[in-house]
Amino acid sequence: MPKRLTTRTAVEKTVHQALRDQPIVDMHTHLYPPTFGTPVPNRTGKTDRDGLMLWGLDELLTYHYLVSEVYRVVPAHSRKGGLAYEEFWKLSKQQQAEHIWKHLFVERAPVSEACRGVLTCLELLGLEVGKNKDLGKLRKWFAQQDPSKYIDKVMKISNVESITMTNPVFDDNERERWLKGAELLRGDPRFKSVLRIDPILRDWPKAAKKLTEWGFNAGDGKTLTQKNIEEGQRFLREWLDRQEAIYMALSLPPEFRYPAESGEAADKAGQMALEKIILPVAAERGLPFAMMIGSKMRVNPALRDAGDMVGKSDVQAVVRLCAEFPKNKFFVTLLARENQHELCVAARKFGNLMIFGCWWFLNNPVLIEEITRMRLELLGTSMIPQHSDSRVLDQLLYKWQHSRVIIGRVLADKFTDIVDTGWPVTDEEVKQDINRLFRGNFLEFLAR
Ligand code: RAT
Ligand code: ZN
Repeated sequence: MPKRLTTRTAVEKTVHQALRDQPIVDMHTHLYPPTFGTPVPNRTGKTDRDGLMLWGLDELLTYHYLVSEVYRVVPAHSRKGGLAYEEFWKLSKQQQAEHIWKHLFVERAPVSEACRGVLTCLELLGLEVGKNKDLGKLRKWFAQQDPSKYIDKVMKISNVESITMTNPVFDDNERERWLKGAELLRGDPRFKSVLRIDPILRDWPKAAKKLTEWGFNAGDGKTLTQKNIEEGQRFLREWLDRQEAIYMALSLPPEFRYPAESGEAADKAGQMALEKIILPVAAERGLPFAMMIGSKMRVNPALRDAGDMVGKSDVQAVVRLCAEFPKNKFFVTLLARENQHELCVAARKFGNLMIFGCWWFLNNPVLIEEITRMRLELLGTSMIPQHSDSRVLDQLLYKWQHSRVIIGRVLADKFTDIVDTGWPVTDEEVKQDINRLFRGNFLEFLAR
């Protein structure tokens, strides 16, 4: 029998319980199953230097969010212990981790969100880091794990039911693995694939050259003939099949405009690739196209992945795409805080637009709270409040734990507000909406 909730305390209790019990479908991560190889020492003794499955202490500590933080406190050119970027990259993973541990965790309080995340992971794994800051001891614990069983353990503790990968087809390391053994790679039911195709829009001439090298006649990157279009479509279909991808995705710079404004031949050709290659294939397959807009790559190239920046994007480009391609479904997340309100309003106008996540530099408690509140107030529960973007398996633990607490707080407020008007709210309804937010909306949008 559904139970009617009449007080704030009853609402809070129900929301928190429902959030704890709710299995999560994580719609965007950079995680991989063990079949993609792991560079991390482990119980099975099998390591692969270029393996893609990242997990464990040293990977957690060398997460690119922490690399940029360590370079704030020990700048490259500082006379006191400064470490030139190239020197840092020459260190072993363990040495990099030690440098970060020393400066961000031992010599000062690890209060940033990315630092706190490491502590939450260790705590949820039952490793009492407060008692012993010795990395050696912790490393031993991780080295005893079997990667596949460790995935089960992390998924169980974080209550993640399904992990969505990001599978960049223009990354040679990953591409070769797919070509050698797609059957094996997509055989892990815990993971789903996503065909990631950034260069097609970020740099179509380069992408076209690659496609041509791989046997798809995509042309010279400046013009697109009917034959080039067909070949580009054939390329996408072949890779969607190989990966059994559940959607296609890319990230775009803040300067992305639709229609292209620059008049540059390459931008115009990129726009044609979007209109004539990507969107028709996505529509024909009923697959969403995910656009993550606002990342300016390598403003400090020496920092590598840690050197990317945020910039304000053009929400009207998203609006035009949703209007002009009503048969396409768009997942969209924007990196700039300043774009969030306009994006919510855009989502009110288009059923084919599903906004998702608090991406990258927005994945901080203060911004998750603000953005979730705004989304609930403008869109009700018809959105996807969060994805983890984990690059290291263990991060599922902290990213979801931290978000659950904040989203729970906001939901408790919103449900209490309607209870206060006298509107009947039951525990079943709360559970149903929480299921929508953490699982159902994503699956339903894929199936639509
Ligand atoms: O959040 C991140 O780790 C970024 O480096 C990016 O990978 C971003 O999430 C992306 O998918 O482009
Ligand atoms: Zn990502």
